[in-house]
Amino acid sequence: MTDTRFDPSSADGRWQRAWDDAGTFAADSNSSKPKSYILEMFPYPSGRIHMGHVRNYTMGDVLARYKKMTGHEVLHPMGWDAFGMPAENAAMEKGVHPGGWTHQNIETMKSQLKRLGFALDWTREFATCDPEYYGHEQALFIDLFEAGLVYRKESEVNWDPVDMTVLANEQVIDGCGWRSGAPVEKRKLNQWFLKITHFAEDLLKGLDTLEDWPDKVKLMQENWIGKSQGLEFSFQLSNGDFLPVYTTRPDTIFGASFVAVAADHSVAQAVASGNADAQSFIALCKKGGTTAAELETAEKLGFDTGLTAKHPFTGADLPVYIANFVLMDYGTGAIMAVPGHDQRDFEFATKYCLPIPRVVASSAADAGKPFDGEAEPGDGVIVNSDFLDGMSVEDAKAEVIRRAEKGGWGKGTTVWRLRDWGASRQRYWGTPIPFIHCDACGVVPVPKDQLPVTLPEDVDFSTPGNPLERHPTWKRVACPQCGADATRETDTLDTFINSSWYFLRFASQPANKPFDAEEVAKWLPVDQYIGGIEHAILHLLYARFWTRALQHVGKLDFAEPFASLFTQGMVTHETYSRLQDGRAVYFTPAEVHRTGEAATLKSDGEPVEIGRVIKMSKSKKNVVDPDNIIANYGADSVRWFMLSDSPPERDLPWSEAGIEGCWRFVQRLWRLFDAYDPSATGEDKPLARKAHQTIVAVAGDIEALSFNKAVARLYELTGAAEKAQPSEGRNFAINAILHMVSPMMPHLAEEAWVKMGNTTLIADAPWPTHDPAMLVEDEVTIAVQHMGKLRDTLTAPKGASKEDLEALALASEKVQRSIGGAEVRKIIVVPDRLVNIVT
Ligand code: ANZ
Ligand code: ZN
Repeated sequence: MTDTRFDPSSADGRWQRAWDDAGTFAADSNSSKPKSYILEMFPYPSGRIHMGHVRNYTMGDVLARYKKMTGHEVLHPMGWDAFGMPAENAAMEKGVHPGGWTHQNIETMKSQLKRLGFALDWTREFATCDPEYYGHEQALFIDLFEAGLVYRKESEVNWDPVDMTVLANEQVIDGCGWRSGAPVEKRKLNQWFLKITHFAEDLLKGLDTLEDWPDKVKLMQENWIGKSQGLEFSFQLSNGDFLPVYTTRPDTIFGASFVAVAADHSVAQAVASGNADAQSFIALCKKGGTTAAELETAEKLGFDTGLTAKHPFTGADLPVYIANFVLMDYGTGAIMAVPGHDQRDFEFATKYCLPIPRVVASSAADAGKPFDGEAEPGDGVIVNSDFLDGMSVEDAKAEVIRRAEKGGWGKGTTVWRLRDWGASRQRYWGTPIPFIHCDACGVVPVPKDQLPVTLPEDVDFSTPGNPLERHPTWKRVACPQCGADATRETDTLDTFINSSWYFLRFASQPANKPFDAEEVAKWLPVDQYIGGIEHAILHLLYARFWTRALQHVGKLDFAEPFASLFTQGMVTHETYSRLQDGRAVYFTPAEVHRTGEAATLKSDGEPVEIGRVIKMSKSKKNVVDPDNIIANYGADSVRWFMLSDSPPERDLPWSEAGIEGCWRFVQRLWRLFDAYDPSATGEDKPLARKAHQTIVAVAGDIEALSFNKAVARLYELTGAAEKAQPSEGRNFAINAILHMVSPMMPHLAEEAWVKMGNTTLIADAPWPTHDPAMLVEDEVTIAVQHMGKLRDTLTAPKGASKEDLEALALASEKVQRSIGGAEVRKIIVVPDRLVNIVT
């Protein structure tokens, strides 16, 4: 009697326990096998896993299991990026402790991940909020401080008035806090900085070595680092002062029609003292956003200072403005404005009726051509520019730099967009910065034998701001150097630091130090890193920086942590909504009944509007809970769905029909495996051949992370095996399918494997071997010609003799009709390809 159904509700848990008990996925650093480190970006324990996690971890899992099957010692760890604001917000909203909230979430999410049967080495699990982990992080931070890569600086920061914290520039989106959405203000504070700019050139050059990174990610990093080469030179102002400006287009210097300074610039400040209008203009500028992107789109505003600047070549007096689109912390905070060839300057000049000269044109004949409503920033030939006329942009740049340097009024320079990393956060739920402030000794690192500096448990979240600052005793300590009363630093570290080295700690976890360099070197760099494109810049750049910083202090001897990077697409779903009181109210797919073109709400049967297919998100409620799907269909169907249909870098639209299709396929496979008949005889060479070919092709697909292609091939081979009669060839195909689907549907595979009489785990089995001879087709198509004209095509055994092919060709009815009784004078044979009969 055979089971005709695979029952995941009983099988899934059983196999998950079997792998756990056997320690199947524990990584052995001392193994002599080639090592493979497969890593997916570790999750933030927000509460529950979502489909994006499922997709990300399924991809990594298939690769990890495949690597194990192909003889690698695999490290595939999991942990928790556990510090951060949501825990603190939960503490404020719900009155729970951030630690308790976080650990509760970890427990929930871990059990969800377990239910998906991921091949993870749970023995290496940690959360970044574990004192052990952040204590080691504090030690590393002190190392970097001692090497001069960490420093303190009074600086203007983005202040989020709702979350009461400083935000990194990257956390300011359209002038508002990334979490609170409140308009960001400016404040001056003493902050901790990491000297990422020290590695700017190296971080840029390193991108060239990352062959297995997506080009788009490398380009985003390149733009973020933002190396630009140009000229810094000074204008002499009408008040006798010198004003240094920075330009990347010295070739356009004859097109400068005004000069502009940032609102914070000393020239602006000087003008403002005693000028109320200037003061209020500066105040207005400070209200606006500060990112380059915002300034690009904001309305250009200016204030005429009444000063003029002398053009270094023409001697013309150019008006000097305070302008809202000039950034204080880029270049020199002042510019020569060339409205003809810079869009921001163009908008400004248009608004304030300033001249817009053309100094670059597509040809010399176009020197007088008017502008078509916008600046022309592109390439061309220099015009209306005295000694530069007729030169290319590149030559003119070099010529102006040469003259400026020779005349001593300017010099060629490199400017970076990258800023040092402001790492201080005025929050509780983060790594305490391990320093002590002493009136006599200054800023003193906590001695390493006193680490970790742990967070106090008894904290009060009833008032906004930093609970560490308000804690009655925590910050009061003796100075480690002189013993006098001193104060602990109450800032904590940006959580991006937690995720900048966790991949090292996964590889090596000694108790007495952050990691062991030798053990790390056995695994790192990570062979395959997989995560979302949203981390293309910050996380990946910070991790690359942190690795270099550790190399710099002699703790590591490599610079790039991730050899190969893959960014997966999102899981998407259509939205369901109704307009209520002029506002869209959303419903989850579970609340909706979907038929044909329409959708109704289950609760009242009334229609809801079907919206676009977009990324699953809580705010639009277009989410499908992995738990429900696992409960209904089992882990393998969900895993299979995540791999099917869409290429992994593209978005994957979730569909009920899709998951049902996967469920049906799981059952088809179950029946096919059940049909395995060890007593069957006979070859079925075509099916066997197809199986051999599929083994090779699917291996290639998985190596290339083209999971959808592997899935398509497995569907095809399964279809062929289902149609075939029992035979040895079919048995080979069934066995090959079982092994090939095992990384994707591990529970089904284990269950079928024991049912076939095996006592081992298929998770430990090797990838099926193929016979190279079987990859080659053994029949060929022969073209038969009469007098050079194609008359027939025939199949013949590969390598058939000349005589056999002649006979075969002459036996063709079509050929005989063509010859029509004429005398055959000659037969030309090209083996395996062609026979030409000459009459
Ligand atoms: C004259 C000019 C002519 C410029 C032209 C551009 C085009 P990137 O390439 O992004 O580095 N700039 C310099 N300092 C600035 C500041 N503090 N705030 C705002 N803008 C500033 O940008 C460099 C260009 O941005 C510089 O070259 C300068 O404008 C402007 F056809 O100078 B340019
Ligand atoms: Zn002291």
